[in-house]
Amino acid sequence: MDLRIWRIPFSTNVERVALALGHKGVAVEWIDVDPADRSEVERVSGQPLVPVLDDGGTILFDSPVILEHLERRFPESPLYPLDPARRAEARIFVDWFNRVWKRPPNLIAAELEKTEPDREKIERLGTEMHAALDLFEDMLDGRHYLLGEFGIADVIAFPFLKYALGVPAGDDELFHEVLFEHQPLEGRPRVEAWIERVDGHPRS
Ligand SMILES: N[C@@H](CCC(=O)N[C@@H](CS)C(=O)NCC(=O)O)C(=O)O
Repeated sequence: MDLRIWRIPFSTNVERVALALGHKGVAVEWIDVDPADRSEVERVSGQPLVPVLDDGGTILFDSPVILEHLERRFPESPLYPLDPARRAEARIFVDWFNRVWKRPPNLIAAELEKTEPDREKIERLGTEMHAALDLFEDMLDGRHYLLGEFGIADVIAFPFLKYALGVPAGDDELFHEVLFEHQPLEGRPRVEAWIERVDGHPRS
């Protein structure tokens, strides 16, 4: 096996891949890079963001792309449903999470970087995050994982939703503070239990 992945500490998108590989029982060589120096990541992949996967010379970046590749490469212990209709639903969830759910927290973080943040805008975006958290609460009604069995939806969402429980010592990423501030767990016991449950899953 010749798998290498470049990573930085506290990376949500890296944790997605670590959870996927842990589920499949696949070992990987992790290469730690200094978050302030992306020269090696850029040299290898032509762009600065992690995770970057080197699978025997095939270089891939962007966590959803890496996850689809790993699913094809290691089909045992699948993360995507085998049934085509349910697999399509899972892909729609992944796309919604990355393109729709992520927007409000990203916009809040961008607003907070400004000298005079627009508090009303932040409030409005925060309300959207609360509404999304209610959707997750409903998705977990009568089941232990977002789409029933542990799979791609949990791997995609957990590294972001887990910040509802708190930001670990040493993690000073503004985006993660936003995820903590705007995802209150009061009245959302199923999401809280799900975070604990997924946190118990192995990472490679
Ligand atoms: N769409 C990419 C996003 C990757 C990404 O934003 N990576 C973050 C870590 S979670 C990063 O490298 N950030 C460094 C920076 O923005 O300088 C993915 O899903 O992998």
